[in-house]
Amino acid sequence: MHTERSAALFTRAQELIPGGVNSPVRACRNVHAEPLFIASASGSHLMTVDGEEFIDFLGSWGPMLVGHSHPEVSEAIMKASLRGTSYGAPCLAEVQLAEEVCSALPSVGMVRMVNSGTEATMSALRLARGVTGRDKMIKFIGGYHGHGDAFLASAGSGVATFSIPGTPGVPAATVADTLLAPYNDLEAVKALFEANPDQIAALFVEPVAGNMGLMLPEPGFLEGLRELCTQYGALLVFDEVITGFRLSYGGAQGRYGVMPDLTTFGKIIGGGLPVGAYGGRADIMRHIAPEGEVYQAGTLSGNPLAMAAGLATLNILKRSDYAALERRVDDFVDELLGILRGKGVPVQIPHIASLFTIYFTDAPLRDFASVQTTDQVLFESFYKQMREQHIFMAPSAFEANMLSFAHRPEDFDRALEAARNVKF
Ligand code: KE4
Repeated sequence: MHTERSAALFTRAQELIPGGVNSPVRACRNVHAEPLFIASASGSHLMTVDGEEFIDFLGSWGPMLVGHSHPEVSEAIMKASLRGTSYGAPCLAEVQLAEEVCSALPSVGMVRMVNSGTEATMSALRLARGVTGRDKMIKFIGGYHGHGDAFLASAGSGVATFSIPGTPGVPAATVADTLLAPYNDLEAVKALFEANPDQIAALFVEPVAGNMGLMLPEPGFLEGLRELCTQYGALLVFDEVITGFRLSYGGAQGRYGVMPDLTTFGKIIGGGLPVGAYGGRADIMRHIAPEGEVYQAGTLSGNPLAMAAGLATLNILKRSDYAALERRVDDFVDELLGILRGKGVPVQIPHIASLFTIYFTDAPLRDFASVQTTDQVLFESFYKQMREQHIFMAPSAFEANMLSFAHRPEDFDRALEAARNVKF
């Protein structure tokens, strides 16, 4: 495999861009590899700058559910670009995408567009705090909601649920109001509510977690969160940046039938262009400026090209067969599991819809602590051998692989053949 041009570009990039990348996980440091520079992408395939073609099992970390360079999406962007790229004033496409999001998710009565998932969650937290007059927030250990300061909290030492900054640059005071609980642990959440009466503005949860690796909610977990938030007067916020329009056209909430007060979106609703959004009950959303007093703004929010890409993507998804894609992925994962177990390694592959993560462990998987038991040496070896065979997977044991409607049976067959060749 040729990687000379990638390597040269990476050397150049590292002189100009921290780590040579514009987002850390792309640097492939978790697997001690160098990133591949992509020249183009189409359908389920990527082409590197060295002319090497890969089957894409990452889908740009989520946006590309309809596949790369979908003709309807490309045409929509091109046409929009001929009408200008940004107006700084409202346009039709913003209304159309808002209508589409609100009609797809019954819990969303109003929605505000922003430019990333991070902006969406930051804004939703400010809104929840503004509406409730409370400062504290609950999130789950291993949950990722973008890089907003309040969310970059790590568990304090011992069993204490106080938070410490997860990164330099975040003041301790900023995360003092961030409370942490293990995923799937309703008792821990209840204890936080009991210990902080009338102080918790919101609980943020990835209804299916994708950032500790894929982690499914145990039966009753989401329903329990709904009840606790209602009981204690906190807003339930579903972070559906990954799951929105992926788990079903109605997102995770549509699949599990649990209605949050607020939902955050990203990735798919921009069709690959920078879009995030937050929405929910109209009585809550009306507190956002200029209608209400909670400030939030953005020069490129509702950008006409991004709206066009998002609209085209959702129009494709509306007519797509989610059940058929899920069956294909289920069959693929079942066969992959058999292949890897046949090599005598401990392995589990939780999966749902078009998402899956490969964990090299036999430990019961239910939270961030349990995924830490995955054997990272095995993962790195697997990742590198699959990449050598042109299968482009998530470069971390704690991320999810994300498939698309563009994946063909031959893509799955090639990936299975590559897995058969893997040697541990
Ligand atoms: P962005 O700011 O990256 O658009 O969205 C932040 C975000 C919020 N909520 C959830 C559930 C997310 O998964 C994300 C971003 N996901 C990561 C992948 N684990 C994006 C990849 C990256 O950081 O480069």
